[in-house]
Amino acid sequence: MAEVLKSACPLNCWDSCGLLVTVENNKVIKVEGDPSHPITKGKICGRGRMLETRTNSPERILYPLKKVNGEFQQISWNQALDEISLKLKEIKEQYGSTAVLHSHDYANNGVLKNLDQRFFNSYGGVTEIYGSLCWGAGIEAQKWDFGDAYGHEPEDVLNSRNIIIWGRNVARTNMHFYEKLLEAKKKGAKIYVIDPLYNATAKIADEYISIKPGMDGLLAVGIIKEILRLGLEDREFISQHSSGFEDLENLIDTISLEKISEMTEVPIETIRFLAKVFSEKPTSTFMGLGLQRYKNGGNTIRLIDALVAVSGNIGIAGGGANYANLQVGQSFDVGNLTMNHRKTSHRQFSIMKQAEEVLAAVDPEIKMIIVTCGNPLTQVPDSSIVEKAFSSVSTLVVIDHFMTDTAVLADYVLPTTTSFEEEDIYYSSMYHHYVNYGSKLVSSPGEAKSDLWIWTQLAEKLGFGDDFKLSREQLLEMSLQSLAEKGKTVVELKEKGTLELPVKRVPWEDFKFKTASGKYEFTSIDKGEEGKLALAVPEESKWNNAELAEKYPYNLLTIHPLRSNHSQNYHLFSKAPKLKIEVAENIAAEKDLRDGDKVRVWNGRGEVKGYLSILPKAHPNTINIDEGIWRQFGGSVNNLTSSRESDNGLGSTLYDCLVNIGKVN
Ligand SMILES: Nc1nc2c(c(=O)[nH]1)N[C@H]1C(S)=C(S)[C@@H](COP(=O)(O)OP(=O)(O)OC[C@H]3O[C@@H](n4cnc5c(=O)[nH]c(N)nc54)[C@H](O)[C@@H]3O)O[C@H]1N2
Ligand SMILES: Nc1nc2c(c(=O)[nH]1)N[C@H]1C(S)=C(S)[C@@H](COP(=O)(O)OP(=O)(O)OC[C@H]3O[C@@H](n4cnc5c(=O)[nH]c(N)nc54)[C@H](O)[C@@H]3O)O[C@H]1N2
Ligand code: SF4
Ligand SMILES: [Mo]
Repeated sequence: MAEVLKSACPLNCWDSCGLLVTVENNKVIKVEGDPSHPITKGKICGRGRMLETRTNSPERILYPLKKVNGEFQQISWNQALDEISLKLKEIKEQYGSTAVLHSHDYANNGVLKNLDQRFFNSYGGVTEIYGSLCWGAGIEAQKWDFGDAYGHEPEDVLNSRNIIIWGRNVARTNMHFYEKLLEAKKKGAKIYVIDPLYNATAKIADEYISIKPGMDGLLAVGIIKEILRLGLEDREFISQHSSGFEDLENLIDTISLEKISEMTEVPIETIRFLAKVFSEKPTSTFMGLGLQRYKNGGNTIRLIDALVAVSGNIGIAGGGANYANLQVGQSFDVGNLTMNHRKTSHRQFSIMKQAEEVLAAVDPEIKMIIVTCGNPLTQVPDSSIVEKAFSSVSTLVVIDHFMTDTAVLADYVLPTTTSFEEEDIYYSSMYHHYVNYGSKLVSSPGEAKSDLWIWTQLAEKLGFGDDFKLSREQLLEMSLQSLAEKGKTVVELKEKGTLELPVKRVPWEDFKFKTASGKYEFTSIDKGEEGKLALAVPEESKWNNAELAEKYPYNLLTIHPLRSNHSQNYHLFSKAPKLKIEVAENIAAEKDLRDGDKVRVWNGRGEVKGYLSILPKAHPNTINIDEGIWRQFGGSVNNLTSSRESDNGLGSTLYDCLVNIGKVN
């Protein structure tokens, strides 16, 4: 008989939805939203629904595979684990444990997914990756300004008079916030969308502001300039709760509104108008992550923070510089799970430049790469170098559900369970502050085993099995230890399916910031000269590289796909996807291109071919290709992107990318 059971979406997404899963005869039949979830209220997206297809897909890897003479062969778990553990042992003895690279991303929000780190720490410490392709520049930026990156609770947007959606593709990537926007609009709030693409959220906006990619920091400077000219700034906040305001004043004096308008390609009247909007408090600002994937990304977020601060919208209900909500992740004791104290050796590579670093590594060279919860060949910038690096090491181990482009390169592919095949708890530090529970609903197909099982077996073979002699129950309790002191227990979480975390609903309400000075810092005191705000522009722009801009005149964005979470869903579509190249109207006119034309987009790093689609109202000279596409469907846009790091070193510059385009005959 069919049963409907509570579960949770594990995908790396803003929304962290509660699910209801129909199970019959040990098989997942259907995935729907859980109406009792306090935030997601029964609505989910297609990616969530596709977790059913993902779990039942005939393309799942069912057995451990080993590449022999270029062909994958099925082997037993015993053989796979014996051979991998022997290699790990020999590498550690001969070269040291940092000759192993752990390459990962965050494809699964489960808490017990952190146990890969426990394994590598117990092993002695491997080469780890730092920084984030996703949101690194902006997180670091908010740490400089506020001391941390905290967001308002979802309900608070209903207190806003004005809502600024700044580079977030809400309707596509953050659907429950979209619902909230509709609710706020009904209550009378005005919505403004600032984005180079006229996306689905722009359609519900009171005004859409089209901007040249990467120029948002300058736009913020223009708005601040106008606020100060009109005397609309919050003097009390500036004098009592901030430091470094003089530096900002000096900075804005170095550029005119006319120049800002020319560079951002936003009309002066619009800049003036936005100054009024920010001053009619409360105005909430919701930044997206696309906004900061530029060389100047950290500075961009800091200038927008500064605008929110100057206009007096910090620490008030209905306001905020909302970017992420790290309060959520900080509620867990992940440190207990990862056992950092067990590591004796240490080396770090930047996630953006992991491939270059692998190729350049000496003392020790990288002898083995283990990939978990990531698909670097598709998702990491500058694919040709990624391919070279990941093919160069003597042993590549990939743990995944499917034969991804990265897995194809592997020496060993180990099949893992999907979230419905193991128990875990899930949260995201992006939007709301509820943690969800997912129990094991069905058994895994073939010989697929959980990541945790794999680490436990390897640990046993390597002689530190005791570190893994803990039940899931014990591990989950460990992660919730400090919450248990506040009366939030695993028992309650299991019973209800979701728990509200005790976080601040309106962060910085007390104006006590986590910076060195305890104030909001327009200039980050800890960072010296670098801590000052700047009028920075993208690296790949006519201002920084005129020659490059001449050769490659168009800005390439590579935003997140509607129907896939990154590379996770394309192969599950009922009809094979076609690579779509979306271009602004002026490009189609200049190059005489029509919808459906086969075109090629290229730059010095590589090329991608696909079919043209004219994107109405897109900012002039802008192209978009959705990210995540597998080689068999046309190939990743990361063939074109740069592995450069953002200004503060912790973010990617995936959208800071110039290209050219032409018809394929
Ligand atoms: N459907 C779907 N949803 C997802 C994901 C997915 O893969 N698919 N991924 C999840 C993850 S991991 C993340 S990080 C989030 C990301 O969520 P978002 O931040 O919403 O999405 P991105 O695709 O990173 O950013 C895209 C938006 O930024 C705009 N943008 C790009 N450059 C600029 C700029 O210079 N200025 C301005 N103002 N806007 C700019 C784009 O036009 C687009 O509207 O989405 C999550 N949700
Ligand atoms: N050009 C360009 N590149 C981008 C982006 C962009 O906007 N443009 N966005 C960036 C962003 S925001 C992000 S977050 C990254 C995401 O990058 P990734 O996290 O690498 O991408 P995904 O496709 O979500 O997942 C990677 C793999 O993890 C596997 N996986 C899923 N669950 C599990 C599990 O439980 N265990 C194991 N072992 N594997 C699992 C999936 O099958 C998938 O093959 O991509 C970045 N790359
Ligand atoms: S992908 Fe995001 S919106 Fe879709 S079901 Fe999962 S958490 Fe919800
Ligand atoms: Mo992301």
